[in-house]
Amino acid sequence: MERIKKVFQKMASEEIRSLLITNDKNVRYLTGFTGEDSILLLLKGQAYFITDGRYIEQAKIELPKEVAIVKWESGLIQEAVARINASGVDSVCFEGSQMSYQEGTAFVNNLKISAEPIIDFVEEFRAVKDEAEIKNTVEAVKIVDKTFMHILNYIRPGITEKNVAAEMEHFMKNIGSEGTSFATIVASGVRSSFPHGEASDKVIEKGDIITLDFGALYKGYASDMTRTIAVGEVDPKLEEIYGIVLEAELAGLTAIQEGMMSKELDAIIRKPILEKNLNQRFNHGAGHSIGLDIHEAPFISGKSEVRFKKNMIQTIEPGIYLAGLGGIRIEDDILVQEGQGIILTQSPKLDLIKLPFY
Ligand SMILES: [Mn+2]
Repeated sequence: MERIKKVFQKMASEEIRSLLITNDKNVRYLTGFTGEDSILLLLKGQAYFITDGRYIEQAKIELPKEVAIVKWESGLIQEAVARINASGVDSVCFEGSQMSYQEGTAFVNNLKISAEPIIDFVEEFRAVKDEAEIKNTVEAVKIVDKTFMHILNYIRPGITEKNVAAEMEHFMKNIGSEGTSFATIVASGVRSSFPHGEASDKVIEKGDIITLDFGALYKGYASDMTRTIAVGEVDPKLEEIYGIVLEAELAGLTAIQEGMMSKELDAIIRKPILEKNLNQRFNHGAGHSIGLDIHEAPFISGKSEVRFKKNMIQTIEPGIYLAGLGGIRIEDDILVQEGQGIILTQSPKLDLIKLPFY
């Protein structure tokens, strides 16, 4: 209930008397509810959890007792609208980036008062993790570390990228993952130059470089790690860029700390790549936060003036991609601290791992 109380406090300070929360991760964060198709209405100091018949019993077990559990009569959004209309408040805030067109029109057309979109109202609280959230993330990280060591013994020439992804996902589930935090990336050979090459039917061959980017979920919390490995000997150019990417990644992991601005960190990570004139080949963000979502704010960006806070969990993930040859990316998860952060992912990376095939 602490989290809902904090939202009520923020509402009071901004003179908001009613707020409709429709983002399922925000609903989970505030109530502990792990199901779907449910919304949270914060109205004049009371929290109403609105759901359907499938989730009533589950909600009674998972939710704080102060939250009123409501089974909707004529529709999920309609139930919230009816309560808002009857409450006497003169305006309502809603999550502007969440409703479908259909839900949005049902909401606005039936409301008798004005509606105002808000962005990142609850997400702001989610950025800094509490002890339980850190613990869950650490568990999700342990799963990816174990999976990486397992898959090194499984990968061999002749199997497909999909075989590798399936084995990784099966293994992760068997050791406690609720699923994958995103579609597993296994990109081998020239496909490794696609930063987000989802596993395909391509057969893995001797001399391939392979990017493995994958994540587990533990109690709703995501981990996210990338390692690039080689099947036997690879093009020396790829070994060279492995070293540059590693230098960039280590620079980021060493530098990130409480109070640092996102764009400062972005420049530190990009510097070794820029110095080799390969900045055009690093064509994505340098990292992001993880939590109930796989990509959360703050993002590491050359434009962002957001400052990192203690107990944010960030990924750092530079990459260099050479079309027609291959790509390298290395990604770890780090818990931000006042000084040096705590690197959560432990899988080896200091040398390019070459699987021994002769
Ligand atoms: Mn990532």
